[in-house]
Amino acid sequence: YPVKEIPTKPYEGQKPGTSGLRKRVKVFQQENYTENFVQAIFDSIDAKGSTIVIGGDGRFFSSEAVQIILKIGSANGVTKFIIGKDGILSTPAASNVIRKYKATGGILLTASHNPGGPNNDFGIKYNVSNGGPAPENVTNKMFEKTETISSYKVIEAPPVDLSKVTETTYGPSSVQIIDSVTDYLVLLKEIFDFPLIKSFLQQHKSDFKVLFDGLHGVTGPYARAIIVDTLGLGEDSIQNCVPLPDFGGGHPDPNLTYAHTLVEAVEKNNIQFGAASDGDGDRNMIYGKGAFVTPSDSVAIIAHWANVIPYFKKGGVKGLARSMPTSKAIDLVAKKKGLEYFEVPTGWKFFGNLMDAGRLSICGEESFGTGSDHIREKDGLWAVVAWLNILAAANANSPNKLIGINDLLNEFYTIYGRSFFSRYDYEEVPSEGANALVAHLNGALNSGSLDNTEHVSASTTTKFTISGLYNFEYKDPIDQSVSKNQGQVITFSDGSRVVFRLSGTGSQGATVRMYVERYLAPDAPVNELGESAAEGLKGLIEVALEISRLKHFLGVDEPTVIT
Ligand code: VG1
Ligand code: CO
Repeated sequence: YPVKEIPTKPYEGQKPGTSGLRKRVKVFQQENYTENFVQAIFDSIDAKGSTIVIGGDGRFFSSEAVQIILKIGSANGVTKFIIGKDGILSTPAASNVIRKYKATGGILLTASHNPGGPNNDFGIKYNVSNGGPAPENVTNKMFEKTETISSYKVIEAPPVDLSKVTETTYGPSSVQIIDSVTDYLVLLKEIFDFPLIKSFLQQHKSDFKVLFDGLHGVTGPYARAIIVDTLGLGEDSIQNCVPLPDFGGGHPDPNLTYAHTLVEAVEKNNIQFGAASDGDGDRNMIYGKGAFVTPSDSVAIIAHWANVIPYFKKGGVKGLARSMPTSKAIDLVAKKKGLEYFEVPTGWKFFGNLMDAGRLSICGEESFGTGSDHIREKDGLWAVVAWLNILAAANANSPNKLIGINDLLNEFYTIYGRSFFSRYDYEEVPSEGANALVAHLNGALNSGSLDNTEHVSASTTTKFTISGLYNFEYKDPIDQSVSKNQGQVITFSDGSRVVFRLSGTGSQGATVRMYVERYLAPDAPVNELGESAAEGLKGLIEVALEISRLKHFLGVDEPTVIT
């Protein structure tokens, strides 16, 4: 099989965002578009003699992309490919496979929670040898390569049949097709107390029902292996667990807006513990009857209860972390437990260095991402099983009263207080408007015009005084690399906070995110601590919209998503 050199021309805009390159499928289908980016990946790593993992969420265009990677990778000197059967590996499973088989890296074919199908999104992401998303110095290098590319290399061997777990070859490279689920299941069984969870769930089949919704994303087979095959629950404990290339036409994002199939079933069938994951399996939502766990609380509660999880009981908890817009609930746990804690920019890639240095065990993002140093990606099913493990342990000490999600939330608020949190997304708005909003806030930042100003909410009459306005910047404590302009933060004298950020995962136009957080101390009136987030944040949201003049700049009245 000779190596052929195919001439090509650069495409504009092949810049990986928060988590890889995400574009419409039609964009990837343009002549040489995918080939250029794949060649740029191999130009940015040590491809000669490498072992490369390939897998993804199985969305439309995945099979074509796998064969393109084989052609180009083999021509660039990849010695071995490890591929999930049918090209399927959830993002956390891929991270685990990269680590377990000591691969050079992995190419993940996913656009996560973005819709799939011929008219929707596809994505390509490169993960490095620690199993985590490539850091910015690597993704910048890829982008530079895409700007100057003039040819790519291929070997034209017959396509590999991905449907059987087997060992084969592609030209000079060896190929191992692995079962998509096995290694991941082994990993989770090492982490959690499955016997405890199983006996709890078996005892409470009628008063503690479980429902997992795969939203037709990649987690279906993983959830079946865990919930049905391992924990022994019935078929009715999983739904939408057949992965589909277009996710059944849905938007596979586990939040109250897009995971409505879960929300409806939980309410209708009186499900005490519901959960959902996104297209590629790294996000999670925990939602029981009348009980919604905001992700910022979820990670803090897991950290608070870490000692009931065998993995942490054995290895200890080294440190905690959150992305900047995520509420500070987890900081409070760290302070109480005397642990080191970190605030990093949005995107899981920023947690990896801290984990590799042994300074971070549990971390999360407000965007329904929760995880630990067992791998280097956030992990949806890990979070689901963590919650089950915690509930099983809490109930083991409560023989007379069944403890549910709300009991854990309320107990947490009485110990630490409550951080009300919500995010407003304005999706696919005109870029000019988004940029004008950013410029407006930067103007106030530079002139100091908003400093110490007082703002009164018209409906709640609460007063908020601005105590600071800054652009978030992060210096990685391990490699000292600096990431600038990671979001604009407005702080208030009562400890409240509003953050504005532009999304880096969209595929069209701009998406503006507004994050609001307000803290109530544990000694606040019980009825206030128990308010819904919408009630607790009403005044602050009004003030945030007024200060930013967001509606004026974006030309829209309502957000597309509220979390
Ligand atoms: C969003 C989230 C971020 C998350 C990222 C990838 O990024 O805000 O917290 O890490 O998606 O998640 P952005 O730049 O659009 O705000 V996933 O499940 O899409 O890989
Ligand atoms: Co995802």
